[in-house]
Parts: sequence; structure tokens; C-alpha cells
Amino acid sequence: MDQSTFQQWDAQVTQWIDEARENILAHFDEPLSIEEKSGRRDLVTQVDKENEQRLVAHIRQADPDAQILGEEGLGDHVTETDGRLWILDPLDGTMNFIKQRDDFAIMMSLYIDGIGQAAWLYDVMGDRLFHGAKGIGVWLNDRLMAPPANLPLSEGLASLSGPLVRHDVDHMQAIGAASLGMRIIGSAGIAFTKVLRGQQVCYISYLRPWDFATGKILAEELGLVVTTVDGQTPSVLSYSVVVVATKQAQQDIIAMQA
Ligand code: 2AM
Ligand code: CA
Ligand code: CA
Ligand code: CA
Repeated sequence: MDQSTFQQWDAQVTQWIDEARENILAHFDEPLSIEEKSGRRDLVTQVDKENEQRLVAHIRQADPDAQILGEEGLGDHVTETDGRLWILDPLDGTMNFIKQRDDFAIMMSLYIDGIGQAAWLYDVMGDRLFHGAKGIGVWLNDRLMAPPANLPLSEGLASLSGPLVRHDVDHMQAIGAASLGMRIIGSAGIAFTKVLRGQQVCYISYLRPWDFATGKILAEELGLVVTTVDGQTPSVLSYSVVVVATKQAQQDIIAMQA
């Protein structure tokens, strides 16, 4: 994608995200309608669904030939990545939204023939939009971001996920112990932003496509690496343990795998 194509999409998508933010804020003081998906920690509200419905409608109008993969299933049933594919998470960190009204994000990105092209990751309460395109750069709001320092695990904070810590406690404890400290944020999107900004050297979590597709484009553009825990390229259509990290921290984490 060339710079002017990115700028055209950026202007449109930024408006859609603003509208999604307004919708979230409009529900702040009302009781939410909350449903369980796979269990008591996996929740969805009417706000997740409304946001997805609106974002899908905008994409359909602006890019009618594209496929759409959205968490709440209001897009398409996507089985291959050929052609244009939008991947979106209309509200990432639903539990944080419900319990904290803080630390949640909106994420969307465009893939073409399986290759990430452009991405928008919005930290709603921090009012920080991380946006950029492959080969063009990443901006935090209107400021061009520099690649974060390539620190090893021993010199940074490690962001982990609650489910991984519960299910793979020894391995996660070892990674945490090798770092300067563990953090659990509860939103994949917000955790990605910490690594993009150089505040944390890695984030490790079980992630679905909409949880990492957007952050992956931004991270790689800033010289970070996004792999599975054994160093492979994660498929944007499957569920895996994903590591986003500095190059050095990723090597340290893979070495602890055995
Ligand atoms: P979500 O809020 O969009 O569902 C919480 O640890 C983080 O992991 C959030 O970013 C959450 O995204 C994501 N996640 C992925 N799979 C999940 C699941 N089965 N239950 C809860 N959160 C999940
Ligand atoms: Ca969810
Ligand atoms: Ca998510
Ligand atoms: Ca979500």
C-alpha cells in the first residue's frame, strides 16, 4: 500500500473509530447487557455487538469486495486469506470494560493476500491511536513512533495473560522470574501498545486472530517480532500462544521453551 492510499484509509477508519468510542462512552453510566460466551470470564455486551455491527457496515460500504473477520461473527465466515481481508475486534478487553471502565481497545486491520498492510489500534480511555502501514511507519496519534530499544528479557517488564499463567504456571513463572517483573493487563490490545512503546519487552498470551492481527502489523513495522511460543509465524486464521517481543526478548523466551 502506498502512502496516499494509507492516508485515505486512515482518514476514514479514524472517523469510524471515533464513532465507536462515542458509542462506548454513551453506555458508560447505564447498566450493560452482559452475556456469557464460553464461560464466566468470557463475556460479551451489547456494546461489543453494536460496535462490530457499525464497523462492518462501514467496511462493507467502503470496501465492498473485502472479506471481514470480526470477533462477534457479524462479518463473514472466513476460511482463507486470499484477497482483501479486514480483521476486527470491536472491543478488546471486555472484562476490563465491564469491571474497570478502563484498559480496553478497538482494533482493526487490513490484510491483502495474507499480508498485513494497515492497522489501527485505539486505546479508548488513554485516547491513544496507534496507526500505521507496512513499509510506511507507525504513528501514536499524530507523532511518528521510533522503534523501541531491543532489550533482553532480563532488562524489561514481561506482560503475561491470566489464562496462560493459570494453565502453564511453571513456564510463565520462569519467564516472569527472568524478567524485571510480570504484568497482567487484561487486554491484548493494550498489552501490545506497551510493547510498541517500549514500556514492556514482551507480551505472551493465547490469542485469536482479532486479538493479534492488528498489533502484529504495527509491531513488525517497529522492528519487534510476533511469533508463536516456539518461534513460528502465527496464522492470522488460527488460535495460538502468541509472543510479541523485542528480538532479544523473543530469543530469550524461545530458549526457555525446552
Ligand atoms: P476480548 O476482551 O476481546 O474477548 C484477556 O485476557 C484478553 O484476552 C482480552 O484481550 C480478550 O479479548 C482476550 N481473550 C481471548 N480469548 C479469550 C477468552 N476465551 N476469554 C476471555 N478473553 C479472551
Ligand atoms: Ca470477547
Ligand atoms: Ca480481543
Ligand atoms: Ca473483543
